[in-house]
Amino acid sequence: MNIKQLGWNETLQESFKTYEADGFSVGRIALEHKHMYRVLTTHGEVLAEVSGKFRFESLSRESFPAVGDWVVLSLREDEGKATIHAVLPRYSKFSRKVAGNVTEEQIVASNVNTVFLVNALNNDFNVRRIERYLLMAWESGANPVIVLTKADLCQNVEEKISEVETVAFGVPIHACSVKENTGIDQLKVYFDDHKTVALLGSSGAGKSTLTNALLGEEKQLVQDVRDGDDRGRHTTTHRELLLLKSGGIIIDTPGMRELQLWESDNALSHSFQDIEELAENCRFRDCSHKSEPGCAIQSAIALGTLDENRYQSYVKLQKELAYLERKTDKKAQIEEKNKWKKITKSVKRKK
Ligand SMILES: Nc1nc2c(ncn2[C@@H]2O[C@H](COP(=O)(O)OP(=O)(O)OP(=O)(O)O)[C@@H](O)[C@H]2O)c(=O)[nH]1
Ligand SMILES: [Mg+2]
Ligand SMILES: [Zn+2]
Repeated sequence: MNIKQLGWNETLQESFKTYEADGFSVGRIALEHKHMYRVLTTHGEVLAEVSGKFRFESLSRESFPAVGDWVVLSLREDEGKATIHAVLPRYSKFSRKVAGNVTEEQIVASNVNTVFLVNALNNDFNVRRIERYLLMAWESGANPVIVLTKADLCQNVEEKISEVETVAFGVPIHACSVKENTGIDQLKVYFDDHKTVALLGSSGAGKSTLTNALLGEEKQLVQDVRDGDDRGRHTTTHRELLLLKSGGIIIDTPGMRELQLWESDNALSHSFQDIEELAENCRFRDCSHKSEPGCAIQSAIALGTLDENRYQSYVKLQKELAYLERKTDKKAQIEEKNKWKKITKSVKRKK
């Protein structure tokens, strides 16, 4: 196996240089078990754990390896095991807020070139959801591509595509059906040159089915969606990085239960460019777009050039982000405190 086939590039080589000089190996995280990682190397697959030093120095979940990460290893080839000493800088990462009440970043996939935002063209089709996923994608550093699956179940594919276009400026949109084997080939270009593609979307959208179609084998388990609402059954439980025989890397992920945003102010204006531009035309600079005279947003809604629902989701997202920011600030303060506690402890220990 050639390292390029795992997605290696010059930037990574540059950051690995000093480690390499020290005799370390490098590998890419394919799967995360509890405190154990399956890592792909040019010598094959190994099971790895982070070193004690790494664990001690890692202050947040975000600094631990995630699927897609490149890690610095000391290999014990005969045992098929390795120890992880460092994570090479990520050139992209798709993260979300950890489900639940803790404000912590969870990396869904890293070092991804393109992210397929997978949505089914059945009763689960939801433009607002695509909007939210796009927002996360802009922030990730990976290029978003919208993949509309199950085209065979949809009578008006063109109509749906136009609907998606209204929320996805300049983002490629592809419709496909694994069942009828249509539209799959167009997706293969994104894997050219050993690029990494991550699949994201709600449960039942058909991510694993598409993964299998691209892999050319039934590697991932798939399950029927529920009758009625077409929601999935959370079949895939682990993020997993897999290699395509024809070259390229795919990361299949579990459908997200709770789609919460992670700081994305920039992404917000990128995704809602139309609204931000409109707002510049409001008569008052601090217009709240509620009942002020000369409000460009309200008049666009009245004219039907701006969809009321789209504006509402913009407002909702802004609130969510503001809330998250307040929570993160608090957490940052606590973390800073803990960091100093740890450092003083380790200084004491050395004495
Ligand atoms: N008709 C039709 N059904 C499809 C197509 N693609 C996937 N499905 C079906 O959709 C259901 C869910 O597919 P999965 O691939 O398991 O969905 P998933 O996105 O991986 O779901 P999670 O792992 O739960 O996140 C399965 O019954 C698939 O057979 C398609 O192109 N056409
Ligand atoms: Mg799946
Ligand atoms: Zn206004």
